[in-house]
Amino acid sequence: MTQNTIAAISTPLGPGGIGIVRISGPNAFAILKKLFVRDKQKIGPIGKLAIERALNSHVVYYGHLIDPENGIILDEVLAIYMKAPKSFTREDVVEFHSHSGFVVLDRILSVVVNNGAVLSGPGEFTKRAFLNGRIDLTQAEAVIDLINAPCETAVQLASCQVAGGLRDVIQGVSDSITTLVASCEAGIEFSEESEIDQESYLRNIQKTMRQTIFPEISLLIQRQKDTAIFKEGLLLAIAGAPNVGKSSLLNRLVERETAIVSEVPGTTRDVVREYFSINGVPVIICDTAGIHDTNDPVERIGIKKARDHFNQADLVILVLEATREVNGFEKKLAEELGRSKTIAVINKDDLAEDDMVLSIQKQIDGVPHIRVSAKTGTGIVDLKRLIFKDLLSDKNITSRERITPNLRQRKILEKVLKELEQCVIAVETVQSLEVVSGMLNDVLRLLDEVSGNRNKEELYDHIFSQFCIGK
Ligand SMILES: Nc1nc2c(ncn2[C@@H]2O[C@H](COP(=O)(O)OP(=O)(O)OP(=O)(O)O)[C@@H](O)[C@H]2O)c(=O)[nH]1
Ligand SMILES: [Mg+2]
Repeated sequence: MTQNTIAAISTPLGPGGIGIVRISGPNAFAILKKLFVRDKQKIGPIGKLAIERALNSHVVYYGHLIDPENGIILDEVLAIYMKAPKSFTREDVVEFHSHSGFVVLDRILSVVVNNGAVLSGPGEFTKRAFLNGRIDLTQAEAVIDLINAPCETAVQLASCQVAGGLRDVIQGVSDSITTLVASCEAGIEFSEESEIDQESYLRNIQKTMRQTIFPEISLLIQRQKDTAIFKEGLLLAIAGAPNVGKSSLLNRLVERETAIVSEVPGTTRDVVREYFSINGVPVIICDTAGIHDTNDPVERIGIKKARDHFNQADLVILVLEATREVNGFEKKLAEELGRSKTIAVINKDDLAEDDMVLSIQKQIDGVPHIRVSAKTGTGIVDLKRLIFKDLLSDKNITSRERITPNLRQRKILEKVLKELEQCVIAVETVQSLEVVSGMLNDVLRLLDEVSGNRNKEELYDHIFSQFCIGK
């Protein structure tokens, strides 16, 4: 399908044990034969002199790479030839495993390019695997997710899709809809001659859509929402009045002195963003300016930014002070944030009196809360546990639940669901098998976009451009 031969450094750049140059395309084997020698003794001053022994597919060979122009040895390598179609791209693929290091790899790549390859663009190897039918689009996209996976669960989710988990479910839904289209056609053809009237065909179609297709698609859409946290991370925002210890809490949670802490109220103005993890789940945490009534224009901008972050966050940590009653601003803020999205942290527990803490707890009745000292660290482990329980403990992912679409695929599935709903309405109102069949065919075309029908160049260019070069 593709004519040229591409090459790229497929391992991260920088010093390391091993670096890999990968080549894919019709010239791959010829390049291997020109550059690779198994027997160092046979290399003469002007390159390869002796006839080399045969190189078999899927065998690892030890030898040296030379520049055929001048016979200079580039590196000691392992070489593998994977004959088409038994390779990642379904084309002839060659890999050179050399010492890593930018100069070594760059020299090898230059010589490969001088001898019949072109430099690959981002994701071009995976794109070829897709275009040559080795993987579908759900699997190709999962390769990006696998490379970028920030935690173990994200790896499990991506691996499931790389193995074709989503592809098979989408295929199953497609097959069910195709069966419905066939039943429409049968109904149109035979209802005049047989006892079964059009209405019973329509009833059956409606039943299958309601009982099997709708729930299956709805479940996939819901799973994308539930698992997005594992791919993108949990967004936490810290809220509260000035000087309650928000920045101290951020520093304590991330175990670094990132944010400025001082006894001066209004220290934090801009949003401070940091990363850490809870039980392996990536967390992005934002410290914000203290919320209060102020005429200071800079502080007001900071407060506006803080509120924007509360809206975007998956969870807001409302910090209160254990040494004083909850003030009006804080009560209002707790109400604004809503119970489902808030954990109250009663900070400065090292200075607390139990009566005061009891009074605070009453005032924030209903909001999950915890006593903490950002200064000494007490309560921090329990706070992490509470955050995890609140957001993640019900997301214990079983193997079946690992089948999950990404955002692009979810958006298509939402459209599919809408079109199917229209189809059910048509079954009830128009009551025509021809109309329903036409609508179901439209749904099938839409579903095709999830797994990719291999002729939407623009979409694929966009998707594969998100890959790194060499993948
Ligand atoms: N005793 C005690 N002092 C604390 C604790 N947490 C913070 N502080 C002190 O409270 C003061 C304010 O702390 P910050 O973390 O800067 O408070 P903030 O909420 O970020 O303040 P702004 O950025 O001004 O809104 C500092 O003097 C901290 O040392 C704590 O748990 N116990
Ligand atoms: Mg601060």
